[in-house]
Amino acid sequence: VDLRTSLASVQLANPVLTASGCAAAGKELGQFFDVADLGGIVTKSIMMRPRSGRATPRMAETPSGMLNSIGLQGPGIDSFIANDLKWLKDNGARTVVSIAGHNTDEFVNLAKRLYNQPIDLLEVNISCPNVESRGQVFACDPLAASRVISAVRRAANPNVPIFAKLTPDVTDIAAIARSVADAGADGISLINTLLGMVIDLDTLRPALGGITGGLSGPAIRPVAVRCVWQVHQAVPHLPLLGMGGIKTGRDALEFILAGACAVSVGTAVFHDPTAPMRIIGELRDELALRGFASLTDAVGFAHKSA
Ligand code: RRO
Repeated sequence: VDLRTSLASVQLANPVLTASGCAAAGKELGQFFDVADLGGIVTKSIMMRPRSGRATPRMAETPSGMLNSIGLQGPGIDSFIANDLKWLKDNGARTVVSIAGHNTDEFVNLAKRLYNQPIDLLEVNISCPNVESRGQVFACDPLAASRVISAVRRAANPNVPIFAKLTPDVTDIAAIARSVADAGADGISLINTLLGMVIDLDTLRPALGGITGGLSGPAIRPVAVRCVWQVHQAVPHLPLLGMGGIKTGRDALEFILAGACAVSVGTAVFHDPTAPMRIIGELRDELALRGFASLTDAVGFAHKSA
């Protein structure tokens, strides 16, 4: 089975990437496999300045998924370029850099800072659920979302595609997708975590320091598949990077059939760092079993009338 795929103009050897936030900049996973063998690494959202993030505890596990209220902890763009990006390039990884800002100017400055850097794609994270004010979740509002995306599209290197990362916490994901596509997004990443919370029955208080957090893992997979389906239906030619609770090749195939060109593996790496590599092989087998000669033949297949 030919697993090659593409995200806009970026050609990938296979369709399995890491998900932003779950593998930092790939170095830890590099202990388990060669990061160049993945479709790509999507880095933890980076901001202009170093940040320590929100109060701890900031991870909570439930039987169906994990919650986080990390709050954009990270080294800041300068250290990221000098250390993380250098490591990724030295190790031959296809690199998707996720950026996050408090406002449009910060997104623009990050895009400018990355203009001449060796990156393959920019993921513009307009959907972090753990910013100080939920009002800053740009992806909840079509106008706010399109303002950020059009400004980043103008500021970024024109040879680097930009993907908008959207939140499932909206009533009409297709409307947000159309809006960012019109604003110049070359593709869309679906989905960020779903807002949730856990109460600790010993302390009788919220389990997370940030009170609410983003739910990831198996619980959100059907939500994510639904979002990929709806956006593919609304904007069929827009490349989609699908994610949300993928831990097997079968899970990945669901996203592909719904319309994703590639998938990201996030929460699953916490229990099994080799999950992304295993999923490449499993996906190949699942495609072969169903008679697909290539991955691209399967993209959006579920939309075809029988
Ligand atoms: O850092 C975080 O708290 C975080 C981010 Br930026 C995001 O986009 N999604 C998430 O679940 N956590």
